[in-house]
Amino acid sequence: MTQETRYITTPIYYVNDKPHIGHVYTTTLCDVYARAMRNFGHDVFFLTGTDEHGVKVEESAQKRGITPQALADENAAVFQSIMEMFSLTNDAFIRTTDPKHESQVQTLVSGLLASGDVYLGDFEGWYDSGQEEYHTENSARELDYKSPISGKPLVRATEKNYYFRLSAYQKKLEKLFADHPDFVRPSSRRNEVLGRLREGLQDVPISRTNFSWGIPMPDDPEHVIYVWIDALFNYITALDLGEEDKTLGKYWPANYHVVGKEILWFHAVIWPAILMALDLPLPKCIYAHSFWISEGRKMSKSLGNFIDLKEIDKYIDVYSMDAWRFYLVTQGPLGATDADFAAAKFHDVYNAHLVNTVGNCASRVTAMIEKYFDGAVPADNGEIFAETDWKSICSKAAACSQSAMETFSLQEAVECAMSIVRQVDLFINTTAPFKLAKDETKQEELGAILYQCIEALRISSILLHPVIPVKMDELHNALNVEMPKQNTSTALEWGGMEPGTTIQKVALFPRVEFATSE
Ligand code: ME8
Repeated sequence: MTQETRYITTPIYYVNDKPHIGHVYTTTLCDVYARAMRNFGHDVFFLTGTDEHGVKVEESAQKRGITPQALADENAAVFQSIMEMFSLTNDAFIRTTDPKHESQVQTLVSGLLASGDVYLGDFEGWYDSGQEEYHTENSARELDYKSPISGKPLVRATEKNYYFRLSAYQKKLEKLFADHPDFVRPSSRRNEVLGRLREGLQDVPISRTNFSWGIPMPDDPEHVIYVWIDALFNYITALDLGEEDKTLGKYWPANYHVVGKEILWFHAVIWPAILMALDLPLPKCIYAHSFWISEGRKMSKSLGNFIDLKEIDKYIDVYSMDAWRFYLVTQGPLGATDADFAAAKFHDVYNAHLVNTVGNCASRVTAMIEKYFDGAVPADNGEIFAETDWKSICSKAAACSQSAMETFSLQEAVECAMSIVRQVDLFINTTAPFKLAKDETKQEELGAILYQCIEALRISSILLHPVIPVKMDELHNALNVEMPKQNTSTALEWGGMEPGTTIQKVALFPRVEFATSE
């Protein structure tokens, strides 16, 4: 059987800002999916990177008296370092100043010029200089002629530009949305895009002449390719689709382009139209999550309340990396509403789910096996007077977790795995092994109970591994089992824990003092 591929991407991040919780969040979501897909035996390509051209980078570099390339190198290195810092398992890191990316963008744009999808024309519109984005009359009016991001007035601008013939793709895009209701998720975001699409599409300028830090238009170096077009191409240049050798092309089309809600239009409308023009298959889903806010307030430069790497470090120091990942994935703005990052909530979630559920269950089960069976996993041959069909509970939870991962319903995937842990706890309370331990005639029953517990715990730990990999590795060490390297399906079957295996007691998530951001 040929192995299925999975391709997932984050947006590529601007190098004129420092990384913060938002960047870490999107990349962590993709990481969880990538890890889970690898576990399920798929051939995965997980891409992230940096967006390095454009007037903002040029200006920031000027202010610091360095070249735009030096600024890009410096900040790309910071973004690259977060991959290791947060145990993120990206397969590649693309930079739009990579010569390989630049030359492919030129090849791809030449193709669009040749097909007539890109042409030279006059442009008049409302320009948001901060965002480097043009608005039509309609959308500018709706925005009250102000930038939706900076609040600064939009300016009327005219210039000779290369255009992409977006208007020619109106019908095809409408058909795409009608035929593939899951093309944009969540559905509320899809409705927003559809609403705007129905207003009608106009051609979009894809070149600029007011700055030089970018990829020159093929055969017309006065024009620089608009940073957004340059950036969108990263998803295919990273796979060498603009090169002769297209070995990595096997990963295209992407299963998920995961983005924040503010950049959905580019991904859900402009990008598919460009791909249609290039005759390339379309991504399967654009997943647009909402935003983190901080302690009830929007994060902004003026408030200075960005949860930056320094702030994140404090949480990792006190609670652990896995606790950070768990909070982001389970409490984050994956759906249609923004999520509040609050220190008190972080603490409560840590206690409720990690200390009192995963940690407590693992330490109870391992401690009892150590105490009553000298640390050797007992055999599963006693009769238990409790109606719990563990084999079916675990296989259902594994199937649920797996299909939720496939559909990028990450919170549901975690919940399915956690449900096993919760049932183990309940099972311990109803069967009361600590009482049976006092009766020598009940040794076999006691052993059987603890076998069910440790086996169910082992299965849940494989499902939780993509979210809390460090702690689950620690648990696997203590249980003397290995995380399967490829394809977990056999490992997820009931009965994998060998009786007689020597295990050790574990304390995975210690209780900690409440950390405030002071
Ligand atoms: O837009 N909450 O780059 P960027 C959650 N270079 N996620 C957030 C967030 C928040 N408060 N703030 C940012 C760009 N993000 C372009 C993209 S792609 C071809 C080009 C995340 O550095 C979210 O994923 O501004 C958002 O889309 C991305 O960071 C924007 O990063």
